[in-house]
Amino acid sequence: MKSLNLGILAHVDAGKTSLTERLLHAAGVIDEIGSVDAGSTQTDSLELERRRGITIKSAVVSFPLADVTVNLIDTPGHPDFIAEVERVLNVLDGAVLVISAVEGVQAQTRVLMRALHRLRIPTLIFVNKIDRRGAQDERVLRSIRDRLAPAAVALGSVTGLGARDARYLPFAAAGDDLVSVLAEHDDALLAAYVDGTQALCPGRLKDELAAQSRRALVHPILFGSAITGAGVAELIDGIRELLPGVAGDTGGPPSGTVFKVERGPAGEKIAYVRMFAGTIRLRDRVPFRDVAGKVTAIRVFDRGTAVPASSVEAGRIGKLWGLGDVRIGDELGLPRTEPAERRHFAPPTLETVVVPARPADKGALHVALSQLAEQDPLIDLRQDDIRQETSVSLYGEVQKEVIQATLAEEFGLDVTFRETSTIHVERPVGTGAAAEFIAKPPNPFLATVGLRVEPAPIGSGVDFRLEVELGSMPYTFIRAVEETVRETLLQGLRGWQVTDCAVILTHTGYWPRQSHAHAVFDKSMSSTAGDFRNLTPLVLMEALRQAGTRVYEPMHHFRLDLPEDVFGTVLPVLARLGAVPGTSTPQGASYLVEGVVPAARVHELEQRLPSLTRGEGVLESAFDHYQEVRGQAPARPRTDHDPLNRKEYLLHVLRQV
Ligand SMILES: Nc1nc2c(ncn2[C@@H]2O[C@H](COP(=O)(O)OP(=O)(O)OP(=O)(O)O)[C@@H](O)[C@H]2O)c(=O)[nH]1
Ligand SMILES: [Mg+2]
Repeated sequence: MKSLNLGILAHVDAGKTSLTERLLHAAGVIDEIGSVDAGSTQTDSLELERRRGITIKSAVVSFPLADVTVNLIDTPGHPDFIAEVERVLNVLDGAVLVISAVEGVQAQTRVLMRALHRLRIPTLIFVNKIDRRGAQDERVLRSIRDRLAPAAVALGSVTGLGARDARYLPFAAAGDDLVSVLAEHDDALLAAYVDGTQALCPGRLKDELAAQSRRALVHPILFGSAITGAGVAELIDGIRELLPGVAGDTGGPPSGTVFKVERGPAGEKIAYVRMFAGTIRLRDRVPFRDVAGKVTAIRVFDRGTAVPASSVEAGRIGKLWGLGDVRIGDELGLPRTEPAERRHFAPPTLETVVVPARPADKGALHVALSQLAEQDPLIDLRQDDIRQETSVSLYGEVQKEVIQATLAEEFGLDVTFRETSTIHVERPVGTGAAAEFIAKPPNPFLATVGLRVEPAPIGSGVDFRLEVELGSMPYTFIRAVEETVRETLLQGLRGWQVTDCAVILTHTGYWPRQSHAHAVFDKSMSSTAGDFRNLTPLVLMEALRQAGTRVYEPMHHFRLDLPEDVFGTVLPVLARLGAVPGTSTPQGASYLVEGVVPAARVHELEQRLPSLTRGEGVLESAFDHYQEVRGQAPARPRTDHDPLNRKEYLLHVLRQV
C-alpha cells in the first residue's frame, strides 16, 4: 500500500484545520464535521487550542484515498509556532498551501512557500474562503504569480464569489496559461504549442500536469471553501492525481526521522516517526545518535486516529513508545543518505526570563521547562547558574502566553516573565589565533590546543576544521575540542552567540596514557578529555579577542498597507521605531510601504497601527537578515565564568576538580 504524507500549511486563520475536517468527512472517516469555533475538530485537540480557536501544535490524522493512505499533518499558521512547521517539513511527500481569498498572500505565505520550494516539495495551492464577503479571485491569482510562485496555474474558476453559494468550476479544457507553464519543461509540448497546427491531446496534457506537479515544477491552484465544501471534491482528486504516493522499500534496514515528541498521560515519552525505509517492529532495539532504545508499543495512523500496531513500515507515520532518550530530529536506524536540512526558517529572535510566582518552585519550573523544550527545541532553555534564573527563546508574545498557560494547566506552576529582549548575534571581524602548550606555564592542563578563528560566509553557522592530522591525537580528544568550541561560542565577547565563523584546530598535543608493564595509570602524567575541555575555552576566547567581534540585531522586512490620508502621519512614527522605508507605491486610495524594521520594534508597531490608521492599516512582516548595531552594542549577561577572565575561569575550573 502506498502512503502520502501531506502537510497542510498556511498563514494564520486561512482555514487549515477547517479544511482538514472537511477532507476527513469527505473520506468517510468522521460522520460530523467539527468546527474550530465550537472547539470540536479532530486536529485542534488541545484544551488551549479549542479555547483560543488557533492551532498550536502540529497534529496527524489519516484517511484512505483509493490505494493510498494519506497521513495529513495539520500545522499551526501563527508565526510564533513556525518551529512546529519546521520539523514537519523534513517528512513530507507533498503539501497543500492554503491561502485565504479574503486576506490573500501574506508574509507568512511567502516564508512557507520559499521553504517548500527549496525542499522541492510538490505543492497544491488551495484558495479558501471563496464564500466570504470580500473574497477575491483575480487579485489573489495575480499576487500568487507575482509574489509566490511564477509556475502556479489555476485549474478552474469561481462563480458567485463572496456569497454562500460560491462554487468552484474546473476548466473544461486546458487554457493557454497551463500549456505555456507546462511547455517550459517539455520541449515537445512547446513545439506543438508554438506550431499551433497540431491539436494538443487533453490526455497528454493531464499526464504532463501530473508529472510536473509531482516533481514540484508546477503548482496547480484550486479554489473552494472549507465551510461550504465547495471545491473540496476537486481538491481530493488533485491530491490523488497530482501528488506523489510513495511505496517505500519495507525490507532492508529501517530508517526514519522523528519529527514530534510528546508525553503521554503517565509522563511517558512518545516519538512520532516518519519511516523512509525498512520496518520497525515491537520489541526491536532501535539505534539513534550513539544510543539505542527498545520499542515497547507502536501505533500507526489509520482512518483518522492512531491505532495499536505491531510494526510501522516505510512510507508510514508511527507513534513509538520506549525510546527514553529520543529527541526531535533524531534519525532512527540507518541515517538517511540525503541528510535532512536542519533549518528552514529563521531562529527565534526574542528571549525572556521565566520567573516562578513562588520562589520555592524554581526546581519544579526547570523540570517543566525542560519537558517543554523536549517538545520544542527552539525554546532553547538557558540556565543562568550565576543568577539562578532560567530564560527561554521565543518567536513572539502569543507563544509566551501559551507557555504561561501550559505551565499553569499542565504543571500547576504560576509564572511571570521579565521584559522581552531581542537576541543578537556576534560575528568575527577579522582573524585571530592563540595556542597553549602542554607543560608550559601558565597552562595548568595536560593538553596542547591551538585555534584560529576566521569570519565565514553569512548563514554558514560555525564551521570546525582541522589543520592537524586526524591521527595526530586520539579522536576523543579532538571531539572534546570540537564540542567545547561549539559550547563556548554560545557566548561571545559581548555574551551573544557567535556565528558565521570558522574555527580551525592548528596545534594539538597530549601525553599518552602510561602503559608500561608495571606503571599504573597516573592522572598527573596522562592527558584526559577533561584537559582539552578545560583548556579549549581559554584558547578560543583569546583567539576570538584578537579577531574581534561585531554585534548584529535581527531585522524584519515589512509591507504596510495604509489609507492615503494617514501616510504623512505614519512615516515619522516608522522613523522613530527605527524602520527604514524603502519603496512607497500608491495603490488607488491606499499606499503600500515596504522596508525594514528592527525585530525588537515590530510588536510596538503592530500595537500602534490600529489607532494611527483607524484600524485600516495592514502590516505584514517576517525576519529578513541581521544588521550591525551602530553605536554602543548591547551586551548579554554571561551565564558562565568568563574564559577571557583567565584567573577567575581557572579558579572556577580548579574548584570543580
Ligand atoms: N466563511 C468561511 N470561513 C472559514 C473558511 N475556512 C475557515 N473559516 C473560518 O476561519 C477561521 C479560522 O479557521 P481555521 O480552520 O481555524 O484556520 P487555521 O488555518 O487552521 O488557523 P490556525 O491553525 O490557527 O493558523 C474559523 O473561524 C473558521 O470557521 C471558509 O472557507 N469560509
Ligand atoms: Mg488550525
